[in-house]
Amino acid sequence: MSDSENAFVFKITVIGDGAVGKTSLIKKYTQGSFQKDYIKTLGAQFSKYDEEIDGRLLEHLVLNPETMLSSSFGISLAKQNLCL
Ligand SMILES: Nc1nc2c(ncn2[C@@H]2O[C@H](COP(=O)(O)OP(=O)(O)OP(=O)(O)O)[C@@H](O)[C@H]2O)c(=O)[nH]1
Ligand SMILES: [Mg+2]
Repeated sequence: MSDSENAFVFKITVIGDGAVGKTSLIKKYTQGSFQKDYIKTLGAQFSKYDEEIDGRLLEHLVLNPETMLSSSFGISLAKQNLCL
């Protein structure tokens, strides 16, 4: 079995109101670190995080669109994050 056949690929979009912690959540998950300073995400941020479980590769491709763009999904998030 080749590597690509053995892999699971998850495409994740994180949306939510501004300054609720979307970027922080992604950074903690993908890099294990936390940044106290607030820097608004402009445009979109893409991250990739790989993990191996039981010999299987799990690839996480994470899209973090700017808040203004994510609000175009038309979902009221009541100051919470939502991972799709
Ligand atoms: N105390 C605390 N602060 C947090 C937590 N998560 C994020 N923050 C802080 O909240 C602020 C905003 O975090 P971001 O992750 O930049 O928020 P965001 O949702 O990506 O914001 P936008 O890019 O503007 O949409 C930052 O100053 C973070 O340090 C948390 O779990 N606890
Ligand atoms: Mg952000």
